[in-house]
Amino acid sequence: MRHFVVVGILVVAVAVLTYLGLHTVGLMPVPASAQAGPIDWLWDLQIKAMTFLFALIVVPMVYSLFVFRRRKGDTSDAEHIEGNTTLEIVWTIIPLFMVLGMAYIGAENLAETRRVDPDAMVVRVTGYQWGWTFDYPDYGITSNELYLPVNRQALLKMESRDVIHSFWVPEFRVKQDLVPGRVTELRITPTLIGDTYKVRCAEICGTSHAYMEAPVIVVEKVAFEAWVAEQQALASEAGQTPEGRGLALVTANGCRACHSIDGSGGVGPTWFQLAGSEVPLSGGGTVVADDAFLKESILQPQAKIVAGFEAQQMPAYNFTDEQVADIIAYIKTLK
Ligand code: HEC
Ligand SMILES: [Cu+2]
Repeated sequence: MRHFVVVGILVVAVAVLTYLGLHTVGLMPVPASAQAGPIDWLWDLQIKAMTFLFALIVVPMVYSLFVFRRRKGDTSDAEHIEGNTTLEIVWTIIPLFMVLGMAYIGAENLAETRRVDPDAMVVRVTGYQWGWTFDYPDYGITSNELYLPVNRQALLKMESRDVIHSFWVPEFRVKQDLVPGRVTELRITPTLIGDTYKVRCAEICGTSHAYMEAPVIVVEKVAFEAWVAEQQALASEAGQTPEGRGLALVTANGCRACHSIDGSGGVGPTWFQLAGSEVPLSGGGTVVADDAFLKESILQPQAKIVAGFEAQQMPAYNFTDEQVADIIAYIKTLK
């Protein structure tokens, strides 16, 4: 009996200490969405269950190792035990109901994270190797940053242009795959204003998978409306000039995921001061980045490979001559 009391106290103590230890590590980033509530609650419940089970198994084991170890000179055999039917039944029934209970709680929780708000704002998300584009059909704008007003549910309708990707903002907790040929949905209600969040792809999708990120910015309703108005003004202005239309094409096709416009590095060469410059080619020699070379680089990227970028494959694009001319006009403004 004394052993049971000591082990019982030790189990509780180890469980509580393990739980507190895990708690202070801070395994989760800040919760920033309404959907994070039920998920963090469930996470906490599971951590509690896990620390208790951990203590329940490890404490009696270690305790027995020390307290019931063989004494010096003791050569007798241990007591022979045939089995215990009552114990077998008990330790089948109890875990069975625990697992069923967990399944029920999990289903309730999943339903909670998918609760529909009829007022939700639709954002069309396109994922591709290796970037993200966000379309706002209600406002007629396209962006490479996910702007969201705080405390309003966003219904993300997601499509992939190539392989399977997965939309994941750790602070929002929920995660959903993008599957080619299908539209998948995810509902997010941001609750915390901030501009340090990032969408990241959570499904390995090729060489530059690790760079498949896009900024997520959660703002006050007024600031969101100002951003929309600004984007709409830019878009309508842009439609008038070739470089404006080129920028829109670049945004819609996610070129900036691989090409910087300020001289910084990336998966592909920077576009800063590219037009008219001398480009070193893989295998020796150079070429002047005139209109013909830029056009070829966009339509048949593998025709001439820029030195140092042999390992990276740029996808081929199917643009009309006017579209290519618009993109080149945009690239020429980057000097
Ligand atoms: C997945 C990454 C990726 C994407 C997306 C991408 N590119 Fe590229 N791009 C590259 C790489 C890598 C190179 C260098 C290798 C080569 O020449 O094919 C390159 C080269 C180029 C070049 C020649 C650059 C130079 O310095 O000579 C141009 C022009 C270009 N890309 C335009 C575009 C346009 C326009 C888009 C969007 C419609 C785009 N790229 C999308 C990766 C990408
Ligand atoms: Cu991906």
